[in-house]
Amino acid sequence: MAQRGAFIVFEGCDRAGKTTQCKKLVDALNRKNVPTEFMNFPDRSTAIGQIINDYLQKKIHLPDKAVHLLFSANRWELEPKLREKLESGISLVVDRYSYSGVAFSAAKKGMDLQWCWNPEIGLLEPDAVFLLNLSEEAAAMRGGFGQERYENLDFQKQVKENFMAMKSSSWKLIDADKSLEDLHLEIMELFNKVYTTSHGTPFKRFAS
Ligand code: FDM
Repeated sequence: MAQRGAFIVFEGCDRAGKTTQCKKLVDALNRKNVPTEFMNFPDRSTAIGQIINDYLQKKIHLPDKAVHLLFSANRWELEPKLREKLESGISLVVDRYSYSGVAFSAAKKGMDLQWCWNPEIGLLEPDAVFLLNLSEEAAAMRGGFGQERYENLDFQKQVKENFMAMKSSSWKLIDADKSLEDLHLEIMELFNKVYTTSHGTPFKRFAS
């Protein structure tokens, strides 16, 4: 049986460069013959993902708790796919995961961190979380927000605080203010360390 792939999650606030860095990492690893795929959450291509997309684009309104559970269900519906890929030896670089789920929902009034975390229990736990941290000055230089829900400064500040509150020892806090290439080199180095240690170890799942 193939050794399982590594499971890496990128988290961070909007405009930190997550998607760009995820894709650069995937390309670089495939060029080095490390089979790697990109995935992102929410995955808007599924039936659940389409409802989430309509919500984010403000076409529909949903109560906070209901949409939170949809984001979580979107991860659960893709759990078998993630597991199969990892088991077949493919590494996964995933743009947002449960931590975004909790950080964004818990930034809303009346949404409790533990309540938000509960539906994530039992999902696959990544081998490492790369948290891209962008200073407010650098964020301001990168231009304005888009039109989607959550794309405003006060909300993003609260989200950042929530990420910091969830951060554990397996998280790598990465300064995203640096150039695209410097950031990529740092991420490659971090990935190599995680890849060596995660190979051959059993999957972990989120506990309470
Ligand atoms: N988001 C993302 C959530 O609110 N909950 C989640 O579980 C996930 C994965 O959706 F504002 C938010 C974060 C972001 C929005 O994400 C869409 P992208 O990466 O911009 O598509």
